[in-house]
Amino acid sequence: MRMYELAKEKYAALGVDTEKAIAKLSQIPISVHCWQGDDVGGFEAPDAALSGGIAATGNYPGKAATAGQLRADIEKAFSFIGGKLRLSLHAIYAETDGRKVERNNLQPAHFAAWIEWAKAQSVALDFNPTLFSHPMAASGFTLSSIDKGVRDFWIEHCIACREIADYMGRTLGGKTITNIWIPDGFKDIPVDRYTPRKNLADALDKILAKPTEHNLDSVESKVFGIGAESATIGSHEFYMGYAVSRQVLLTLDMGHFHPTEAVSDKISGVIDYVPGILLHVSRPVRWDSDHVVILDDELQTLMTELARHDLFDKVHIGLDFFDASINRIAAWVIGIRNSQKALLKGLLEPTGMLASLEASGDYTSRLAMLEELKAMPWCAVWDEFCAREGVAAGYDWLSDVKQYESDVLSKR
Ligand code: RNT
Ligand code: ZN
Repeated sequence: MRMYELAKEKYAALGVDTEKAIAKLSQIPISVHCWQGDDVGGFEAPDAALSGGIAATGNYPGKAATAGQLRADIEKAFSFIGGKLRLSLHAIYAETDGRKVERNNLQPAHFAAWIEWAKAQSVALDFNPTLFSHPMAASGFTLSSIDKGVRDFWIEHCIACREIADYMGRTLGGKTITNIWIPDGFKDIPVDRYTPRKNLADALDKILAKPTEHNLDSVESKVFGIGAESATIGSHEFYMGYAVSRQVLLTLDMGHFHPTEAVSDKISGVIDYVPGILLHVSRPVRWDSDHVVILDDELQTLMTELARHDLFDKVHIGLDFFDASINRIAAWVIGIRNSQKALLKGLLEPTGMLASLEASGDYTSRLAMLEELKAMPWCAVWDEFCAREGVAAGYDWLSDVKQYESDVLSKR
């Protein structure tokens, strides 16, 4: 008998329908970040320096240097992935035909090729204003700056980005999420941490003043960044209050909290108070290092949490990691496939049974079952999902990526 049939029976004995899980998995969109492909460089200038307290370390050869190369690499990565994908762009990925266009003057036209590509790939787009890697962010402050000129420049940039996102959503059908993350913070202990936060709230209010139809706004907090160790203006408490009071989405990045805090625990705490959550699925190793997502306990707990309460309408899954030390296409494939594997495992959980053990106070059986479930044959269901989606089930994709590396990447 085929492995899948055996697995299906084993799960059915626990009341779990593997067919339903496979069908559901194929419908859950994952928003893949474009910036894994070029170490968050963008196309404003060749080899632009990354700033804002984030870092892509490594110098693996073959990174995308043009939008055409980046799109080809993304297509390659996507060819190994089943299910529904979106692509998340940053403003620095604008295509301006070699002309210098300031960030506050960006227009939908500068993303025309991306939109065209997205249409052809049946992929929806998400968007991010870029408030780093720019002379106007050199002070370490953007929307919260004491300098009104600096604030106004970034307010204009964010307004331009929202309009681009709205256009993307309108053109591609559905909604584009615009995620605002700023690097603002103090290296050393500040005297006044209140004024910058007031500035930030005021700037955000100006950015969000005009309603949009095809765009959803989200704000992303952080605990600290390199060079901003003493105070981060856009902290969790700040954005939590902001998102709840303004009814915008809250972005929860797995690398943006104290290492003993877990995003999986935060979702049920905030979900009823905001219109939605955007996840930045990442892997912090000792700090917000943005390592490639692996199938570890926290990823599993997070995805299982979404499945347990069927939160897929309100929780949007986005990825955020960038490793420059390995083949960048492989990095995408590993991270996306792991996210989907964790989702599938979550969807295969006999949650009702576990919840009734819990409700009856039988914590012994709850622990026993949770541990036994780890050895259930979910891999056979994963293979079946891949087969139905027409993508390689095992590690077969890797030789294809290696081939692409020698045919394409190594010639760049
Ligand atoms: C930075 C944030 C932010 C960025 C991307 C490039 O700490 O996580 O989301 O990683 O916008
Ligand atoms: Zn993030």
